[in-house]
Amino acid sequence: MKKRYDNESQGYDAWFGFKQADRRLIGQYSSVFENICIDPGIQGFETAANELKRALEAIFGRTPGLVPQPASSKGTVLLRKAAMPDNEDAQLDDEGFLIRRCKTENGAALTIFEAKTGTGALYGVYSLIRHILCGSFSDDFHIAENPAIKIRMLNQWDNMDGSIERGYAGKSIFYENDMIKKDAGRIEDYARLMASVGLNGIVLNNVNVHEVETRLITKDYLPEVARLADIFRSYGIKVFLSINYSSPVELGGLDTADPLDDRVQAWWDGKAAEIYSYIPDFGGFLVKADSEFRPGPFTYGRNHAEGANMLAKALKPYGGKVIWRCFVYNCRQDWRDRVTDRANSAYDNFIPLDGLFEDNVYLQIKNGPMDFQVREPVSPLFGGLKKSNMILELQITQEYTGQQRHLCYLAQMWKDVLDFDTYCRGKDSTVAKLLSDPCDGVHTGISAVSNIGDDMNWTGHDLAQANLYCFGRLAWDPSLMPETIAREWVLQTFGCDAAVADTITGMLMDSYHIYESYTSPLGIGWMVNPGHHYGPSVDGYEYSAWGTYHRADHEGIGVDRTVAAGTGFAGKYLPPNSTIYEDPKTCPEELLLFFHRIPYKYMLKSGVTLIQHIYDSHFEGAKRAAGLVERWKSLEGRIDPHCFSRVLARLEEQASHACEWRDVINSYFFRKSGIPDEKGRTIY
Ligand code: GCV
Repeated sequence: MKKRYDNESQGYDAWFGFKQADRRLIGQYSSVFENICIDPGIQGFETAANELKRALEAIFGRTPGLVPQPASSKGTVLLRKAAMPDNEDAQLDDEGFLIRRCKTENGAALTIFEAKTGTGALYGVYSLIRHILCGSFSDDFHIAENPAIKIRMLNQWDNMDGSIERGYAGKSIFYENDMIKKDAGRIEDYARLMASVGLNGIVLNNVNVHEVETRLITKDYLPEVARLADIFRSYGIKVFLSINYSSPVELGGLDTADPLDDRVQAWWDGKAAEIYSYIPDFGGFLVKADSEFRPGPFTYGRNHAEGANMLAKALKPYGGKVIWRCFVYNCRQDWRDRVTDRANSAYDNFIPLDGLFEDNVYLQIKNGPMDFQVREPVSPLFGGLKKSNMILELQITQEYTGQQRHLCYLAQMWKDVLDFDTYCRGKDSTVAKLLSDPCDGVHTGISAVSNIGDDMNWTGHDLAQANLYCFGRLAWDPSLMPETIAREWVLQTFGCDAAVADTITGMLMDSYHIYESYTSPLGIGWMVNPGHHYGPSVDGYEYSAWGTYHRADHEGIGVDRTVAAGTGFAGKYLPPNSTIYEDPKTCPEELLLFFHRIPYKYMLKSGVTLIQHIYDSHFEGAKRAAGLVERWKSLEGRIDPHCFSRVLARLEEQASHACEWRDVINSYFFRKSGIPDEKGRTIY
C-alpha cells in the first residue's frame, strides 16, 4: 500500500507488506518478472496491471517494464482476455483466472494470465503474489480458479457518528460527525485488502439503521455514497446499504410503511430510481426487520415475504438485490417461559415462507440459531430452506469470542459450519456444498460482519487480521483447510522465517479451542456481561428478556431442546441430525448443553463427570492461555518489535482474563453443585 502511515511497525500493511518474500525465491524468480504486457485492445485490466506492477516492484526491488508485446529474451507476464472456447478458458467464469508458466521461442520465461474480466485478472494477480510470497510459485506453475461462492461480502456495522456497533478496533474508517469521510485513502486500502482475498461486496452501514443513516438513501448523502462506490468498483466490489424499513414514513412523509400499500411501493420505486441514477451498479439493500426493535412488516400484519418482495420489486429493474436477515426473534421474552425458545424462531418464521420470495431476495442466515456464540449448532434453515436464495452470515468481529483482546482464530469455527452435513440432498449435503453448488435455481452467498476500524493495524489485535483474511479465503474456496490459510497469512504478514511461521500458525490453530475451554461450556453459550458482552457473568442473561438461558440449578445445567420433552428445536433438523441431537448419548458433546439438560454427575465419553469436565477444561484453558504468552515470547527479536509488544500486551491481558473466566465459572458451578474438584485445585 502507499506509504500513508508508518506501515510496517504499525501493522497497517497487514498481509500486503510484500517485503517479506524469501530472498532465495526472489533471486530465482526475478528474471521471470521483468516485464508486464497487456494484450492490446483489452479494457478493464488496468487495476490488475497496476497492482501487479506495484507488487513486483516491492518484492523484486525493480520496476517492471510495460511492453506492448512479450519480449523474446526477457521474462514477461502477459495479461490477456480469456475468450477461447473448447479449452480450459471456457471453464472460467467472470471472476475466474488462469495462470500458467511457459517459455517464449527464445526460451525466456512467459507467465500467461487469462481472465474474462478485469476483476478476474485482479484476483489472478493477488493469487500470483500470494504464491510468490508463500514459496509456492514454481517453474511449472499452472492454476485455474473460479470462486466457489458467488456473493462474498462484508457487512460493516458502522454508524455515521463514527462509532461501530461491536467494533473493537477504533472508530469507523467511513464516517465521522454524521458525514462520510472525505479522505478516501484508507477506504481504498481497505478495498485492496478485500479484493486481495476475493471479496466482492460490502454493506456500508450498520443493520441497525438510526435516524441519520436512514438518510443515506437521500440526495443529502447519495453523491458521497457514489464516491465510495467508485472506489470499491475499481476493485470489483459492489456497495450495498442497510435501510430502515420505515423509510417511507421517516423520509417520505407517508403515514405507513405497509408493504401492501400502493403508495409505499410507489415510494420505494421512486427511491430505487433515484439511487440508481447515482450508482448504476448499486448492489441493493440489507434489511434487519422486526428484530431487536427495528421496524418491519409485522407492524402492519404482513409477513416477511410480503415485506421483502415489495422492496425486491423496486430494485429488480436495476438488477439490485434485497438481502433480508432471518435474525428475527422475540427479544422481550419472559425468562420463566420454558416453552418459547429463541433457537426456534428464525426457523419458525421463515420455513413457512420458503418459495414465496422474489428471485432477487436473499435470506441472510446467521451460522447458528442464537447469535454468534463460541459454539452453536448450525442453523437448521440450512437444509430446511429449499427454494429460497440464501446467504450465510458469519461474524468476524469477535463480539463473543474475546473482542480482539483474546486470540481466537475463527477459521475452525467457520469450517465446522461449512462442513456440517444437512442431509437435504442425501449424504454429503454440506453447507459449503449448498452455497457453492446450489440447485433448483437458488442463488447463494456468504457474508460476515467486519472486524476493522481506524486503529492503525485495522483490527486492534494484530493477529485478528488473520480472521479477515481467512473469511475471504474460505468464501473463495470453502474446501481450504484452516491451517493452510493460517500459514498463508503468517507467511505474507511475517515473512518466511520457519520458526515464526510455525509458532504463529500453531498459536492460531490452538486459539479457538483454548478460548472455548475457559469460557462457557459445551455449547451452552452466553454467560457474558450483558450489554458489552466482554468477560464472564454466568447469570448475566439468565433472568433477562433476551431468550438466552442456561437454566443451571443445584442439580444440573442445560436447555432441553429435544422433541420428546423440550422445546423441540432438535426436531428442526433433517434425519439423522435430528435423532443424533435428540439423544444425549449421540449428541456431539461439544453441543451437549445446547440440546440437553444434564445433571452434574452425568458421565461424559471421556470418563469424567460433567462437573469435572467443567473444572478441568477451565483450569486447562487458562493454563493454555498463559502458554500463548510464552509461545509468543519465543519470537522476540524475530519479528517487528512494535508488533511484538502490541501482541504481547494483548496475550498477557488474555492470560489474566482467562483466569477470571476460570475462577468465575468454576466457583459458580462449585457453589451451585456443591461438588468439589477431584484434583483439589483452588476454587473460590
Ligand atoms: C447489529 C446481536 C448483537 C447486536 C447486533 C445484532 C444483529 O444482538 O449484540 O449488536 O446488532 O446481534 O445481528 O442484528
